[in-house]
Amino acid sequence: MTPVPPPLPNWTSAGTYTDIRFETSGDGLARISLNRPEKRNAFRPLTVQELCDAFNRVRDDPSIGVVLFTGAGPAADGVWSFCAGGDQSVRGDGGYLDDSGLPRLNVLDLQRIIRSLPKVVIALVAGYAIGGGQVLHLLCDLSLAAENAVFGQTGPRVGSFDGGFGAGYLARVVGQRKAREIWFLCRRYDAAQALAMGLVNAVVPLEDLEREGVAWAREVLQHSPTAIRCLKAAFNAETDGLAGIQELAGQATHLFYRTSEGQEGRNAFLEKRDPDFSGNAWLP
Ligand code: S0N
Repeated sequence: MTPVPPPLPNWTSAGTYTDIRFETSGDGLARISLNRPEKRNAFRPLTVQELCDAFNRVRDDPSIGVVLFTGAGPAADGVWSFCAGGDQSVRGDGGYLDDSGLPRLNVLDLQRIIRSLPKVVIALVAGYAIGGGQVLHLLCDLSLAAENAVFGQTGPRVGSFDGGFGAGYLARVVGQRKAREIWFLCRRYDAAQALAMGLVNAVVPLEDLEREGVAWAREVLQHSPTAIRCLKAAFNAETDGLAGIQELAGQATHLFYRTSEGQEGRNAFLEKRDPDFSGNAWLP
């Protein structure tokens, strides 16, 4: 007998935005969707500002453990996109222009927020993940691709490049040779090629993408939140230099705060006495 697939979440809107949708399931999941399908979900400064806000709200909500990050679609012409990168129509001479005309590259802020979010972010990629959109999917902890997914870089063709996570972390994920090929040749790669090079975790039929993402998310949610957040920080520490070590150390500090030893230091200060750590062994 074919197993009955688990029901999809009853998503509830968790905020009013212009360029994105932010929804929660009420049982541990959030879904953040780029919502400019007619622009292939390209991001302008406002889009990024809204994404940063939604991800920060996820950070501050202790009931949420996993975020599904995706692109709304399809567009009216039937084409799906995760994200086609920076909106070239608002690209001024010094950056992406916000409503007041200030040049910005605020997607770098978003990259760091996703990277250091102490929760699991799963990219659900249907259709195009191009340019800065490909980098956003790369920065998610896990990535599931629909069979129609298309990945690629265009920077050297459209006069830009992402020399941070977009180059260095890509090389960590797919290897130096493939990363150089992706950037230098600006080719497109289908879902099967992306899976073969380790760019995504799995490929599923388009109609199953959300259900699969929810299933993966629910598996994560069964596990220890502290173990997961420490592991994420540990993976980042291996690649992110002192900023990564700071994250991992921050997790250790959070755990230390919860010990009687950590609390004795605080209590002694507040009680204006010398701290007494004598009950704590110097363990091997
Ligand atoms: C995605 C593509 C391949 C889809 O092709 P298709 O299906 O033929 O659709 P189109 O007719 O081309 O597009 C439909 C409508 O959507 C608009 N549109 C699509 N992409 C963009 C975009 N990126 N910006 C603005 N508009 C976009 C089209 O214009 C069209 O609208 P209408 O009908 O009104 O004309 C194809 O669309 C494509 O190749 N898109 C461009 C992909 C691209 O080059 N993206 C930019 C790459 N660069 C970045 O993302 C850099 C940003 C960045 O993250 C960054 C980060 C760190 C450091 C530096 C940077 C940096 O700036 O480089």
